[in-house]
Amino acid sequence: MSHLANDLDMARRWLADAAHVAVLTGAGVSAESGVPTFRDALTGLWAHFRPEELATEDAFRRDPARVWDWYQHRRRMLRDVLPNAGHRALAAFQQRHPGRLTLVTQNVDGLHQRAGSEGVLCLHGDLFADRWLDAARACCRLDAAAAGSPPHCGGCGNLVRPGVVWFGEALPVAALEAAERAAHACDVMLVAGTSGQVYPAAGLAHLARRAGAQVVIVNPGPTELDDTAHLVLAGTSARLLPELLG
Ligand code: BV8
Repeated sequence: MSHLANDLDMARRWLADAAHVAVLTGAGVSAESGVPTFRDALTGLWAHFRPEELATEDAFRRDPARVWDWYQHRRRMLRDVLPNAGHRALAAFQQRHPGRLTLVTQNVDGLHQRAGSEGVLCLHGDLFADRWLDAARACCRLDAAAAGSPPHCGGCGNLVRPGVVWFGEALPVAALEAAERAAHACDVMLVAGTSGQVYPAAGLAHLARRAGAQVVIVNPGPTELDDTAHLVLAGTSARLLPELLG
């Protein structure tokens, strides 16, 4: 039996015995749906930027059109993709075992929700949710924003921005606190498709390990969290998540 098969068996047993499972996902779980990972999303006009350079309020204020167009480009890419077997395995496990799995994601693509997952804790917001850059005034109505890149308030010029969490911005408090509770309480934390470079999201794996959980990584490549894991399963999420959770 191969090393991976042995480890898969072990992880399956841990998951079967776990009263509570927490799952942390990143861009890699959407890769097999045709969504470029965060670092790979920098193609074409944006190829020579580091994500941290585009996904910040400063970058948006410096050049709203460039940053807005990058988000429009990512929204367009997402229109023709579907959740993959990895997304579906997580949703199916939640349906079969209500209340046993808490799904925490760094992804803003909505594919977990489209696969049928409920109560997804979205740490970094939603790519399709618009909001105002500055505090809204009486004249600011999203449904009546003046067209443009980005759209803006015809009354005061306030800019529309994507409802994602940019670098340097706080995460949604309720989602982060619920994710920390889940990491603290879980028997197994599954970390799938993330490089583990972005905080505080990556910190959830450390928190789970410190709280006594088994930490299992699913990723075809090395990650910053490999040392925190009890098991590193080298493979893709669309292949391994159904095998682990099926
Ligand atoms: C904050 C939304 C403070 C926007 C995103 C501690 C230490 C060091 C730095 C920090 C720290 N604490 C805070 C920081 C700063 C910063 C940070 O972490 N910087 C990093 C880069 C060093 N964090 C922040 O700024 C956070 N905010 O700290 O605020 C604060 C507090 C109070 C009040 C005010 C302020 C905010 C971070 C959130 C930023 N927003 N996204 C958008 O989408 O445009 S982050 C974004 O990048 C994603 O959401 C995701 O989180 C991250 C990308 O990482 P991954 O998802 O892992 O993707 P990546 O491409 O890196 O890797 C893909 C992986 O998949 C690879 O491992 C690959 O091998 C694997 N893979 C590929 N194919 C497959 C696969 N896996 C499985 N199957 C496959 N088929």
